[in-house]
Amino acid sequence: MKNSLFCVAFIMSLSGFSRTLPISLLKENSKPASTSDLRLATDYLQQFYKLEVTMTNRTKRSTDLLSEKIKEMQHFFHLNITGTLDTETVEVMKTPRCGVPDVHNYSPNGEQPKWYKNVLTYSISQYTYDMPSAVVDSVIDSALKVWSTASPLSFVRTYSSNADIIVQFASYAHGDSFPFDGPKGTLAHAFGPGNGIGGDTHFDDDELWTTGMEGFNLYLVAAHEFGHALGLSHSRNPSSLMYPTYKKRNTGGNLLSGEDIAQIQTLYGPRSGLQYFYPKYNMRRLFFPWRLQSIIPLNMQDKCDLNLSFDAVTDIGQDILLVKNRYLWIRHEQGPEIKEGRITDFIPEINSDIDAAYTSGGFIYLFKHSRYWTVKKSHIKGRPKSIYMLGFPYSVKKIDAAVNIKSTGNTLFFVNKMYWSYNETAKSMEMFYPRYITDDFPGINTAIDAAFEKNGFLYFFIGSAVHKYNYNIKSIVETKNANSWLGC
Ligand SMILES: *[C@@H]1O[C@H](CO)[C@@H](O)[C@H](O)[C@H]1NC(C)=O
Ligand SMILES: *[C@@H]1O[C@H](CO)[C@@H](O)[C@H](O)[C@H]1NC(C)=O
Ligand SMILES: *[C@@H]1O[C@H](CO)[C@@H](O)[C@H](O)[C@H]1NC(C)=O
Ligand SMILES: *[C@@H]1O[C@H](CO)[C@@H](O)[C@H](O)[C@H]1NC(C)=O
Ligand SMILES: [Ca+2]
Ligand SMILES: [Zn+2]
Ligand SMILES: [Zn+2]
Repeated sequence: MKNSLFCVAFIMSLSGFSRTLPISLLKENSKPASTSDLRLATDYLQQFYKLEVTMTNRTKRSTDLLSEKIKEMQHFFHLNITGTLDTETVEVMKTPRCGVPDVHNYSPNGEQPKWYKNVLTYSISQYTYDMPSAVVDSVIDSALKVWSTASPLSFVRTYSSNADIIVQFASYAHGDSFPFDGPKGTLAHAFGPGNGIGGDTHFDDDELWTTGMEGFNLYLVAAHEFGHALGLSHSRNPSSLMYPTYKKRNTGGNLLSGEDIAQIQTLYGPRSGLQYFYPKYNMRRLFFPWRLQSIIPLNMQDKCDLNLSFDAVTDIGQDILLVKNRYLWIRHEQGPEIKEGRITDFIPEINSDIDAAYTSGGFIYLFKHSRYWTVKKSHIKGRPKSIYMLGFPYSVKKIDAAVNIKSTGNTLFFVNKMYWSYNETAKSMEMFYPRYITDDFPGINTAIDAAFEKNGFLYFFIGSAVHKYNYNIKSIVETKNANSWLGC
């Protein structure tokens, strides 16, 4: 739902308040509530409990309304329900907090707003001077990870003004009709899922933002706000991240309560397995440093960029490995889970991009210029070898793509408009090669970027497209965006 931060923003005149105090708002000890407490309470209840009274009209009805709203707020915070501005109530009202109301904003169709995709983009449009921007980047990333570890959601940074979640630090009025209020009071707010401003998350730059215990801890506040950006509302449980007031707490452990997890999973379902964790290829050791420090993978790509092309793709058993520059993704046959990271995080010895890849006999072969590596269980076997040992002429300087055909056991190597066929058993190039790609694969008329085989079909990646090829009928049977293999 769009603009779901607040439903009401009534502007009220409070000028008449000091003269006649409504009897029901006296404190329990009969001292009248001070003018400043009343003003605080009225502001607070308007902002967070949808109080809608006109104060030019000090009727019994309007004071009853105010008292009802005080009770509602006291109920939310597990206070004694007195309907008066007692000390505990005023204390809670003075506590710095999130700017999103505590009462639900139901959408017109009664549905809780959510994102209808699992990969969300975010950008940081305006920084604070309280900390270096690299620190803000890292804190924001970590705060989003709080939610991606508990849900199938993942977050990709972009520098685009079209990001789903735009993060901004701002003071007072900042263009969304919910101005901030200077130091303390409201710390931040976020808009629920939706187009435009939906998902956007704003921090009051009149607060002191820190990574420690002084001022306000940006990680804690951001993690809370991102909960709203994903569609969660406030919790009455003080141990939940979605509790509305700010509490200093340890940032080392898991921030989410069981209730927070249940809330996010109600909207998006559970997370299947662990991201960045790939035991099947013996990558556990390599992944622990990552998971412990929760460091963002460097050079992370926007995998849903429509123009994304791949350098190399290969099938590994039921999984598919896709490579672009120094970055790779591993897509599982079952489930939506996709692992990703720098190549070197999976295979430490490889610190470059690669041209082509194929899998045969339990080994993955990765090609870079005129050399190739043999990889088993995320480790290089031996030294890189020369492609000329495979039988290529010296005129070939690099391989565009490679794919092992399971039915014959032969591996096809694509180089510009030609391709070779290599007999893995005989360990030699077949005779009568190279041949023109287009002669044997009609419909494929240009050089290709990457190829793999799955379920008897060949998949040719050319630029941002992938062609599904049936080589029995020698024809393209389907064309999609290359990154459709990444769930985009
Ligand atoms: C006071 O408010 C009531 C409704 O809440 C309205 O009917 C009445 O006209 C108002 N009186 C004045 C003097 O504004
Ligand atoms: C609620 O009222 C009881 C009895 O008056 C008092 O002891 C207690 O401190 C109050 N609690 C809160 C949270 O106001
Ligand atoms: C894709 O590439 C084309 C041409 O290179 C460019 O005009 C377009 O803006 C790109 N689109 C995206 C989403 O990057
Ligand atoms: C590969 O070479 C082996 C041994 O020379 C031969 O038996 C086999 O038929 C060849 N495979 C293909 C697909 O030609
Ligand atoms: Ca503030
Ligand atoms: Zn909040
Ligand atoms: Zn705002």
